[in-house]
Amino acid sequence: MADDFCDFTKDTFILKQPKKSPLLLRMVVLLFAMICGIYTCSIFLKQIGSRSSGLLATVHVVERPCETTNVDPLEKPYMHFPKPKTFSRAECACNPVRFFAIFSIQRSGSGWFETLLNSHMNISSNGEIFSVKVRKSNASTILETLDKLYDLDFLTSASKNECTTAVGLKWMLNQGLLQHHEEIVEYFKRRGVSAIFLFRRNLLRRMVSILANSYDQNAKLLNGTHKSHVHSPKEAEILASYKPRINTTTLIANLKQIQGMTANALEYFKSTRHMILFYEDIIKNQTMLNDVQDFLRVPRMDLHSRQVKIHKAPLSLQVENWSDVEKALKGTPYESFLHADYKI
Ligand SMILES: *[C@@H]1O[C@H](CO)[C@@H](O)[C@H](O)[C@H]1NC(C)=O
Ligand SMILES: *[C@@H]1O[C@H](CO)[C@@H](O)[C@H](O)[C@H]1NC(C)=O
Ligand SMILES: *[C@@H]1O[C@H](CO)[C@@H](O)[C@H](O)[C@H]1NC(C)=O
Ligand SMILES: *[C@@H]1O[C@H](CO)[C@@H](O)[C@H](O)[C@H]1NC(C)=O
Ligand SMILES: *[C@@H]1O[C@H](CO)[C@@H](O)[C@H](O)[C@H]1NC(C)=O
Ligand SMILES: CC(=O)N[C@H]1CO[C@H](CO)[C@@H](O)[C@@H]1O
Repeated sequence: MADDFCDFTKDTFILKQPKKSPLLLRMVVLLFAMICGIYTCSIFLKQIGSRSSGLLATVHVVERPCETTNVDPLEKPYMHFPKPKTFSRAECACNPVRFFAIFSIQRSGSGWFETLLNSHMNISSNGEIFSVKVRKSNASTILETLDKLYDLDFLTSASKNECTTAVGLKWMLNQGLLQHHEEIVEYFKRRGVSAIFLFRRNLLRRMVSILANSYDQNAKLLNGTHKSHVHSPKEAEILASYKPRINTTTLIANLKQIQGMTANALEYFKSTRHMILFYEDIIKNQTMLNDVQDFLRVPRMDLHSRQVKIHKAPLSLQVENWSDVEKALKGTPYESFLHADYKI
């Protein structure tokens, strides 16, 4: 259009030339030429402008909320598209991320369970981040730490890459979790965090593990180093050779206390999205790990851990004063712990 207009004025100019134009006419023509030039220029600049705003438009496409129109509405609260400050999610920016927390108590197999999860390329479980005192000092430090974790800005050795699609932590009930349960439940609902409860069915077995582990903290049976988890059958055998003596005076109160803690946790968090697992069930049937992967909405993979189970023998052979323990539990609600054992 601009070119046509200019050609037209040029033509008029040429047509008029033979008439020996006076100075005024020359000035008018010059002015025309200038206006024409400026007009052409402005059109040119406008085109450049629209091209660069085209570039801006593509940047906007990336920052637009990711597509969730075909998603089950029930799923939406649990799908997140974090924008970490510390790195770019790049090509996976629109892969939804799930937030989770593994709730457990010490010596319940959660260390093993977490290594299994972390063997999945899309899962990042960041360990017991609330074992650090300052992070669990009050509800606000807890929620701040969770924000950082779920924004993918909490960097640990378990942090993965831009294609991590399930991010979480391992959280012991006594690490501020029960104490600040109201704020944490509210947070889980607000931010769409799912809980995975992992407990042991046989709390007597757990007690053996607790006592043996705390004994080893001083005894350091493995060539002078204390290990809570081992990677070879030989190391497992050495650690299992210690048979703890169970204090039968405090035994019942102890079991009751642990049961109370787990029951409270289940009650407090029952309104959040959650699943309940028992260590013994996974040991016996590892296809249950598929249920966990489905729960986290990650593609199913074979999960593996290098950890080797320490106490494999029947319970009666792993307790120094077994006959006392039998006597103490007979006729109590905990009697089943004596018998409901498993073989590896
Ligand atoms: C899982 O991770 C792989 C490798 O990083 C990636 O190609 C894939 O898209 C991720 N899967 C999901 C569901 O995001
Ligand atoms: C929470 O704890 C942190 C760190 O110990 C402290 O700085 C902060 O003042 C505490 N906040 C509240 C509300 O108590
Ligand atoms: C202890 O150390 C010795 C000598 O270095 C080594 O042969 C042995 O395998 C170690 N045992 C364990 C359980 O690590
Ligand atoms: C069992 O624990 C109680 C309370 O802590 C303690 O008084 C008692 O001495 C313990 N008994 C044994 C045999 O260690
Ligand atoms: C093992 O677990 C899977 C998944 O939870 C379940 O479908 C299956 O019935 C279980 N098998 C046995 C033998 O319990
Ligand atoms: C308190 C205590 O140690 N009681 C018994 C534990 O079990 C051994 C062997 O079964 C007994 O010798 C102890 O007296």
